[in-house]
Amino acid sequence: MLKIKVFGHKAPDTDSVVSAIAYAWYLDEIKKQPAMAYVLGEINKETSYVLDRFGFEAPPILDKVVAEDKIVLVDTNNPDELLDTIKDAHLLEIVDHHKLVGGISTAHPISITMRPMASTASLIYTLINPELHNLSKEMAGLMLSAILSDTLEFRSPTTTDEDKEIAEELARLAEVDMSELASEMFKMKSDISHLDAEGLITMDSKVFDIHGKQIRVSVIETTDTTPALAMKDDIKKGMVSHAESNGLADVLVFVVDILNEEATLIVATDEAKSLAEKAFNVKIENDTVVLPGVVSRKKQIIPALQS
Ligand SMILES: [Mn+2]
Repeated sequence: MLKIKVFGHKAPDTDSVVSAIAYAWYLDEIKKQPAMAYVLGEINKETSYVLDRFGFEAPPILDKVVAEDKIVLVDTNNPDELLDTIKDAHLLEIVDHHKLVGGISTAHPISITMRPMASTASLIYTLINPELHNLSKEMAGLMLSAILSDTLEFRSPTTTDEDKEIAEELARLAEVDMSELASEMFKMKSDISHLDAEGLITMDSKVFDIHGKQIRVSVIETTDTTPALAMKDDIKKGMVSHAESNGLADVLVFVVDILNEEATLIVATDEAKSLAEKAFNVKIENDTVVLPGVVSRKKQIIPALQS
């Protein structure tokens, strides 16, 4: 029997990978519906670290789906963040915490669970009902990692009281010190020494429709902005060439300082500059501007750019 394929968005982050693993486990072990987790691209250093720490294998990379495939989407409902062949497959379910973007249609009724929580892992926790299902220490640790990653250890304004309560419960089950885990994760996330400008631009990145233009909005979350900002000139060149070769109107890069809770925006074109000046109500002298308090693409950056 063909297993259900569970996966999240392209440029997978910790929440999308962990959510695929956790939900595939739930379908497979608890609901007795054979399922397996996949990813749509290389996993990042933070995600490798938490998989390793809690004893999980990286899910295999999926590069296409076919008509026979039964699929479940986690941590996205956006066809632009999925495979081109996605409409060919038999979609069973969506579990997500992003805004509803539309564009996916199905031939059959499907289950959709979407809530404004800070991570898909938090939402999956509420669906799994862990009291009944004896979540393993390892799975609890993994799911906790996803919440810490998406909330930047509760600094992001997306964080709800429920996310915090769930994280505390998972930390108890996993017997893990949350702040120790978060600081190890952020250390891994902040290591960009293996990445060139294109790697930095696409590491944590999504394309949005902003006033009718397709614009890539990239974030580099770090506890030390120095290495990324030292590469600013290379990054700017990379932003222009990435936009050109991918048919995009522009690329914006936000270097997010997790600990000081601010973002440094890098702009490479006059259009990006005037878009950002209006969106954030700032004057950009040269090619960067510091935006105090800005850490969340979902809740702060995109709404400002689209307003
Ligand atoms: Mn997420």
